[in-house]
Amino acid sequence: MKRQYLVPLLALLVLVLGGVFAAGACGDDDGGNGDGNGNGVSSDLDDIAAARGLTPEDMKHALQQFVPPGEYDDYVMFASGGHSGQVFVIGMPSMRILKVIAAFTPEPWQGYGYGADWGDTVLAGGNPEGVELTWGDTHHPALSETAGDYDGRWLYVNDRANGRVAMVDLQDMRTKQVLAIPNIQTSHGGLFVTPDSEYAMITSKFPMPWPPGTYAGSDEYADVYRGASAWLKIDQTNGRINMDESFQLELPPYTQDLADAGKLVSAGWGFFGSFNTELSVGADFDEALSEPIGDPMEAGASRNNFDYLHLINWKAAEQLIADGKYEMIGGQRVIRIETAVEEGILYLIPEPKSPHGIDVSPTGRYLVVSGKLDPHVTIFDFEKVEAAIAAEDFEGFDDYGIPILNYDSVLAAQVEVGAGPLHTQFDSKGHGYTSLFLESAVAKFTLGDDVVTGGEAPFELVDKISVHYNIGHLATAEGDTVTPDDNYLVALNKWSIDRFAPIGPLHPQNFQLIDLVDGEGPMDLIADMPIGIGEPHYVQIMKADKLSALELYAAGTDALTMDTHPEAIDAGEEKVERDGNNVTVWMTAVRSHFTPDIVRVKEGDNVTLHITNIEQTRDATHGFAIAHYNIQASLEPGEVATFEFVADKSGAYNFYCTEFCSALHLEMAGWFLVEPSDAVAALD
Ligand code: K7E
Ligand code: CUA
Repeated sequence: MKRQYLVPLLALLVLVLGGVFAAGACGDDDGGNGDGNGNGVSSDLDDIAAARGLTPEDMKHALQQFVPPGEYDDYVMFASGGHSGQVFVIGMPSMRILKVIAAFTPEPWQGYGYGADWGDTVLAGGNPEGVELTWGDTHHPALSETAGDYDGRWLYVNDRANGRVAMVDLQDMRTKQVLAIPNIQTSHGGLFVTPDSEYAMITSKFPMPWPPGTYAGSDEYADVYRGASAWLKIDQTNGRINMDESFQLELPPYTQDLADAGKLVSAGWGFFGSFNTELSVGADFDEALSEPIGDPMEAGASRNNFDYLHLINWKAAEQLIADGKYEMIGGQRVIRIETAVEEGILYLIPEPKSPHGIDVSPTGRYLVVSGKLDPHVTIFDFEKVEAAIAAEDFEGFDDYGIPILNYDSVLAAQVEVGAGPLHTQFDSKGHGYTSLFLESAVAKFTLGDDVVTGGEAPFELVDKISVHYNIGHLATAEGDTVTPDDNYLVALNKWSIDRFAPIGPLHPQNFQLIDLVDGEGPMDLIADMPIGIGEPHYVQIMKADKLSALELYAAGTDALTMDTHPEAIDAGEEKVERDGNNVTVWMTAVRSHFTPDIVRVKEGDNVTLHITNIEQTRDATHGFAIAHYNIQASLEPGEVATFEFVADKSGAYNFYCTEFCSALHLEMAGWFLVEPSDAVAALD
């Protein structure tokens, strides 16, 4: 039976591979059958399939994912790295990892956080006063956009564990800014970027006592704890966040959750969900009885049938800031709840039941929310939202005075999709795709008939596919833009249970690549990709040709500013200067030596090393490490790095190049000689 399916498929493979052979890609074929005889290839493939026990389906999927050696992927995926604190760059459809971008956590391969000025400076920017943070929990990467389309310039990502944001320059895929955002202790909602990259927005996750820096017990939760929505102004010249031009909105002490930006018809608005409108703080523990008193957090926070979707008119908020209608809190301009209500820029919509995701459709009209404990996606119509706001069609006000739009007036539809819906993505044909955590599946449904193509009925479940297992987010290619693609979807599964060889109790997370068949066919699962380096939450997937990454740095570049480093030198300009116990060395690195090879200092000296990699050849990276000094840099071609440290350990320390750069790479080394201070004294 199998054979019958295999034959036409093999004919197809022969055609495909025949084309490759004809193009001369197989000049050195030594397989014994590459003699231009199509039948030879066919029987080869047949044999391979039989020997490996592959079905025709397997072979089709392998071909769909295959990117030949030396060829590039059509897409690049930027995945948050969860509690690794980093961002992963992955080619799609091959699902090959191209880079881990160091963001919140020191990373030695990139020399990030091991003494070189770029990484140390960036990481230090993310330390709240008096705290040194050495990890983060990245959740939601957001690519910069122009007119609602990814533009390949910058990437932003939030730190769930702390109220922090990292900004990555996609020219060199290095983090250029980490910022601790005042008034936000933990962050979740967002990060999103507005359609023309005016702002990156994050909201707090759990509220904190206001004013920031004060203490309040849980009995004061409702009165004193507050959340914040931070609108971080993006400098259009270099992607940096400018805190002086940023602003915030005060929020009630709900637990604000996922967020998305309005676009096209809803441009100028931002949306984020919430849970725990019950204001549960969890169960206290009775120390005498050794038992908890009251509901644990998850029960207390799940009593209400509805929580609130928050709607913020950020365009109007900008104007309020310009008009001075703010207070300075934690060094930020903050619009208080009262002002936001008075000025009509903050509204709520009831959303069922323990909500998580909010996702805005490509036209900006449909706001899709999912309650983890409700089997539906609930779809609001932004046109109805606008009408309800204009008509003051409110079903009431929350305890903080915020108007609640009439649920029935703004509802477009509910679609029953299955158990545990979390997040939704879209294609260009009027479909939404929702992850079902409890059901381990992806559900596909139709939006309104203004966007549905192909004669399907609006607001109906049309397809479902199982994934393995417990999917969190999902992403379609170009999925958060105004023009998503219809070819691929990636399921970001939390569990992988039995999918991979056993490697101990900690299993990898699992990405699964799904073919959307132009948004028309039944979804088809193509490939698994274990992620054994952290737990991704969300990804964005961009067409690879939108990247315009540098091939190398211009000679003498400071990777932080992308300008000429003030201490850049050319070959022949190396020097050492001494001033009391300050020693400054200007050093060059080139295949296969550092100049100078020997650096002599005295114990206790303040040492400054400026190292210029004078290479102008692609990929000619040198590393620089000193034994026992915890120093490691990645000096990429053209780059200059500065180290400042105290030579506090006497001895003869080897330094060496950590990148295998040339045949004499192992010889690319030298000595950092730190004369003991007693020897210094004896000499004096
Ligand atoms: Cu659903 Cu942080 Cu976006 Cu994880 S969050 S899944
Ligand atoms: Cu330079 Cu190895």
